[in-house]
Amino acid sequence: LWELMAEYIDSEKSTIQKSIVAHVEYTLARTRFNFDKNSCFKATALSIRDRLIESWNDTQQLFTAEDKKRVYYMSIEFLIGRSMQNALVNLGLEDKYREALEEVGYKLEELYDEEVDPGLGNGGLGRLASCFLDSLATLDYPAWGYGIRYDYGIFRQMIVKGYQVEMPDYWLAQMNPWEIERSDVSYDVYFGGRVEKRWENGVEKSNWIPSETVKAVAYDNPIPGYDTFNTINLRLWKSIPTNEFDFQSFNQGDYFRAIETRQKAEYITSVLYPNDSTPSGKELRLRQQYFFCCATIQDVIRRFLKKSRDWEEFPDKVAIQLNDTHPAISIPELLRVLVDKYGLEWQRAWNICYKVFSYTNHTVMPEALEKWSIELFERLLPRHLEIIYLINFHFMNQVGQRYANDPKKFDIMGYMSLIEESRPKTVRMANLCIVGSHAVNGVAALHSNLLKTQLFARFHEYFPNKFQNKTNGVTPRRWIKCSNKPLSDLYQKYLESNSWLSDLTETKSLMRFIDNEEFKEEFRLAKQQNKERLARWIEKECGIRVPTDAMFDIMVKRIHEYKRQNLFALYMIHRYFTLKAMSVDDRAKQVKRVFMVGGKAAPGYIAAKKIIKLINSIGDVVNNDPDIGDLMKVVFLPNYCVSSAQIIIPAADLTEQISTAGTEASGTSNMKFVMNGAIIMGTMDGANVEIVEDVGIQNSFIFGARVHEVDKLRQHSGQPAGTRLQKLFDAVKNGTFGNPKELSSLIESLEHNDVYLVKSDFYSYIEKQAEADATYKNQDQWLRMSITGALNMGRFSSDRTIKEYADEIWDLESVEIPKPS
Ligand code: 26W
Repeated sequence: LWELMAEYIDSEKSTIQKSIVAHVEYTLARTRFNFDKNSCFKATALSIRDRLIESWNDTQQLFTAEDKKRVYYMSIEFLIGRSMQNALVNLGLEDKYREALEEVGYKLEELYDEEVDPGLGNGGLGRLASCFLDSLATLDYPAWGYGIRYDYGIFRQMIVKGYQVEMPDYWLAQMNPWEIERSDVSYDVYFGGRVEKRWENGVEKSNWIPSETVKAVAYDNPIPGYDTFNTINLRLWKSIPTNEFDFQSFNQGDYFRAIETRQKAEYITSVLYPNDSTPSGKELRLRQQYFFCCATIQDVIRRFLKKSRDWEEFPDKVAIQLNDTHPAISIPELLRVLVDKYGLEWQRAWNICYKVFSYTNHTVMPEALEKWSIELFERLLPRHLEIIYLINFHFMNQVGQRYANDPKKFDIMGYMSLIEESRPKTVRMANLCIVGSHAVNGVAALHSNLLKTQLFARFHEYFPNKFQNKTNGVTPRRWIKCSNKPLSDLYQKYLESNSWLSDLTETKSLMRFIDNEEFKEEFRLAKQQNKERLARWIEKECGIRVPTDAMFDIMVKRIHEYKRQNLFALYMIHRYFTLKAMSVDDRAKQVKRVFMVGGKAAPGYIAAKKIIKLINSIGDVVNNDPDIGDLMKVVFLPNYCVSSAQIIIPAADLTEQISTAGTEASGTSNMKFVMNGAIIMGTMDGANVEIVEDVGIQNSFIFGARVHEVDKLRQHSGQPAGTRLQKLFDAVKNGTFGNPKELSSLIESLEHNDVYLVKSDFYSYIEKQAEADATYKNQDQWLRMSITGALNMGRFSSDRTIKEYADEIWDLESVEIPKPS
């Protein structure tokens, strides 16, 4: 049997090699004389893609044959990250490819580093969409992702003299070996113009006569599931000019105008907006949104109509999930197509429509809620504005009836209206989503409750059954298996299988080893290896040497005042001053710490950029102070992205999850960190609440105001800082860390209007930090807390989240390609 097996593996190995060599020769047109690492990466990627295409085709054929309901996950962002390792892990081929490549003279791990990291998203929302696709494929759900193929992803962040500098991310400069261009799958998308009315059998009919056309071309990205043959599709749209439209201008000799129109068309999908949580309000952004909604709805309808049928069946075959309000125009777009193109009567179209859509909210920050000015809407999408008015007309009638006898009737209507009577008048996209969907969900229990009781309270009163919770999750394939080999090997060894990757709750059974010294030592060693890998990365990227016997205390996420990187920075200053004030003997007894912060600031977000500068300035002082040496280091990790996250997260001892209670909808890095053995230093916010439920509050460091206390505390946001904190404020204001001219405004805003309660949470924060030090000194206790956390994270696999969406929102059944027996 062994011989047979060996022969089989070997044949598999030579098949891999043959396919790589064929791609080198015929696809890349290279020979062994110019076969370098990058061409080896490309050829390897293409050979993997061949396999993906096979299973992708089989999957799509099966979905079509079975004709079960499909879910379409619409998201303006997908933070895919690198694909090679993920594909190999999911196909179960990582070891075979490693062996095959070794003989060709390349190390697989080095090839991984050749891949660009497609950053087609800003942060949590985009990465969540990608984790969801991984789980949808793994659980064999008939699902599609739809989004935009931006030419430029999220900017590359450079740190120059402590400041963030944004560089363009033209990720397509090299060929993208994963995507499949579908020039045959394209749709026209229209903008502008006017609406014509006519009467037909006593019914008013509308016809949109647009003034601009662009084409949407499909680019397909295969998404393989883990331990299944199913491979689903992420379809990203690129905009290109149409030929017919400017034919006229060409004919009239207006050559330059014609070219200009064409460039304008290409412009739509050229760049991802780097704003996280504040709407840009720009025309191009609305164009992007409509562009991808319009193409997607056409694609979905075409697939539905392949089998001729009744429109009433549409909601039995199609579920569309709106990832935040960015794809909200899909709602009036579907209505427009049903009514104007297919001639359905309004009420009939409406009944179909709201059953199809469901909406996920990702933030309670009021300034993040999208609103589009009526003026812009009318200019770009005149027919859609009419439809929104019509939805609102019917809805306001119902609300008016329901509250007919309520003295606050008009207030309530004003609050629930899809139109805000402000200057300028706007369309409220969240209200459109709530009214046009059959389900609305938040992304963690606390957040979903806030939606019901605060942000959307009136809607919850009106539609009590619409509101749900779907606590976020992350995929253990990328976030444990791909990013933490030592821990994965440990799980494989003690669980004697890899089935924990399909059911993360299985790791809990390893709690039986919590007193087993060998197991604990191996777990500790795994963490140590990850810390050393990160230290090497930091030395290479930042030129700073960090001690790996120190506690690694890490905060990586978008820079935002509500997330409170400033609170973390103040703690660093506090710790530095405390160390400075100590005798040499006392210093020697302190826990060593390396503080690390990573994350991008939106280019226009001045306060966030100042926080980056402050942290770098603290680093300049602390890292060069001979009194401090290895006792404390402060490192800003540049260009935080999915691929660096995979190195950073597994190395953390402590993870900072310190947003003001009630501000972070869920957080997902908190899950990744704890799965990888970091302990939470955090507030009772977002999914922290549920993580602490499962891993135990005694295994976390929880501090700060609880959500029910926040409103009251905010009323005293001008209160004095207290002596110890004031000293830190003064240090920044007098220039101990960086130029006070630029940085003191950060402090002044905390002194006068401390919206995010930095002052009132500061003292309980430093107390918890002291507790973390004390615990760290007891390495056995720390290790137990870390292990207990990692083993109890089963609930936070995105597989659990997706099953809940499928059962409770989409009413979706899986469709699995049978495995060969
Ligand atoms: C229109 C501007 C804009 C852009 C992005 C507004 C809002 C957003 C998102 C809502 C920002 C975002 O990424 N939210 C994050 O979503 C994650 C996934 O659910 C959560 O874990 C984070 O807590 C939430 O901040």
